[in-house]
Amino acid sequence: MRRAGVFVLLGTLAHGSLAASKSLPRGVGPEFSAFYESKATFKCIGNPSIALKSSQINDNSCDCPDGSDEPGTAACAHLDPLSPEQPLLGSPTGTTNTTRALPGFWCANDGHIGSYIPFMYVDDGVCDYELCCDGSDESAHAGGVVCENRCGSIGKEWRRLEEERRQSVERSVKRRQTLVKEARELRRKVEVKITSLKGELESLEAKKEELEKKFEEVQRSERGKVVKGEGRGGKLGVLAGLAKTRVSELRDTLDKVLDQRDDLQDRVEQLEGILTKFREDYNPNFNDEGVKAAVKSWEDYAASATGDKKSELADADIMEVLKEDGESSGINWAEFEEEGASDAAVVYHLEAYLPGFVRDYIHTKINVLRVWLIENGVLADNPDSDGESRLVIAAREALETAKNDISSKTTALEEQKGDLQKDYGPDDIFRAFKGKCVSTDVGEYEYELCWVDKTTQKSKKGHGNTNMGNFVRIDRELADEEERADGKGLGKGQRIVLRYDNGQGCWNGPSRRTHVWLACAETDEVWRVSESEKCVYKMEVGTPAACEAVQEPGVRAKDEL
Ligand code: MAN
Repeated sequence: MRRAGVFVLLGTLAHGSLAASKSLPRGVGPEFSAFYESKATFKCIGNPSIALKSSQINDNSCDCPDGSDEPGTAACAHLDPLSPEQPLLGSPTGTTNTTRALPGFWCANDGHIGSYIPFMYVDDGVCDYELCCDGSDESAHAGGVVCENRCGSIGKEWRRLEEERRQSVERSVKRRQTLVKEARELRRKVEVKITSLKGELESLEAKKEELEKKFEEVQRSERGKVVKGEGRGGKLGVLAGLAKTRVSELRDTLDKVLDQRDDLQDRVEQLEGILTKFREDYNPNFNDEGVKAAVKSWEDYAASATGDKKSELADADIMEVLKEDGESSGINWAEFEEEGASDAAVVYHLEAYLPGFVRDYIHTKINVLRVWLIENGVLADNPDSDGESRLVIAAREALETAKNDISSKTTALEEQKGDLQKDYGPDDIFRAFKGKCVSTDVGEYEYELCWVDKTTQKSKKGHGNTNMGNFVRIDRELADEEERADGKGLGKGQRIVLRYDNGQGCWNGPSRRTHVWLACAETDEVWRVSESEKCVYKMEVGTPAACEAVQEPGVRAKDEL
């Protein structure tokens, strides 16, 4: 039995319906029957000027230049444009370089599918059941070989396989339809995301504008509170520190003076006691002028000292002044010493000691004046963020947050828009393959295809992974391969080819790249991986995504001959 060759042409109509009429000469296919119907003469198909007797048909002698007089023998098998040229009498070109009129020997194959087989297979002593299941290619002349008709069983098995294939194709097409739906839904989601991002951006822009205005307003009003500072704390901070020290020194001194006063008061009281006793105990009859004058002076002193008491400071008042400064007494210095307190804040705190109506009036007037001075370059603004009030900081942060939000949302929007523009193949189908991978083991590697992402060569010996290319585009290329019995092959025709470039650099060579050829199959499967050229890989992959225009099973076009 011979394997199916490229010269085989399967019938174009359903099996049985094209069976050649019994009156036709052996080997004539149905589409050429009209040329052989006349009983009297036969005109060569390609050269009608050459008329032969009907007995010359299939007489094993090649009389027509196009071989049409020998449809059922191998006599004209040598006529082939592919054969080396040989001188040939009667040939229009004078050589074998001629075109044959008939595609081959017609096997009617009743019960299966009629087909043409190459003339050289006719009567060669081999039953070519794969091509000619009815055995009509052997007429028992060559070596007495008789080929039985096996079309019944072969046809039945063929139809079973074809039915299986048809059902598989049907499932593949349905699977593809599901994938197309998934892809459509994913596209819709991207569109929805774009719409919502656009909306979010619009309101964020409006918010940004509002926050910009607010920030400017706050900056403007807060400027009034900003006093040109000299680092942390500023001049007023320093002044407050000095004042606190000075007040503390004065308080200490007052305390000491108070102690001295008390001492002196004690001594005065002792002296007054002595003099009082002296005045009471002295003898006035003892006419001593010096003693009398001293007593008189003491009596004047005692009378005047009582009147001065009014101007004396109350001890309670002094004690109040001597109390330590704190939250509830004296000055609360802590308020002026706050970490990071600016001059503006100090001024603000000082204002708090003024009566309400005066404070507001002064505050407004001073603010307006300060802003005017700053804006006219008379007073320096404080460029140091340390000098910013919490209000300005908060307004700035809110504005920056809005700006950052806008920036990240704009990036996301651009990404989504770019994704929508990307080529995901026919019907956008590979959109449904995002994030999916398939792999196969070949030798020491596992080869992985992550669809619209990358291809990877994974060492099974623990040598790590190698990037074989990143997805770049979708192309189409013509495949020209024999059909495989298991159907896991590219076959013939236009195929989708996914390109993956710029993978890991090849030692002493360019970056690795992969061409992923796709053919229709029920499930995603990497069939084969080859490295035709160093670091240039070819993956043959079956997938329902490639089941675009599926051919009717068992039918082949004439130009495939
Ligand atoms: C590794 C593999 C091979 C490749 C060589 C190139 O062994 O990635 O596929 O051919 O490197 O040096």
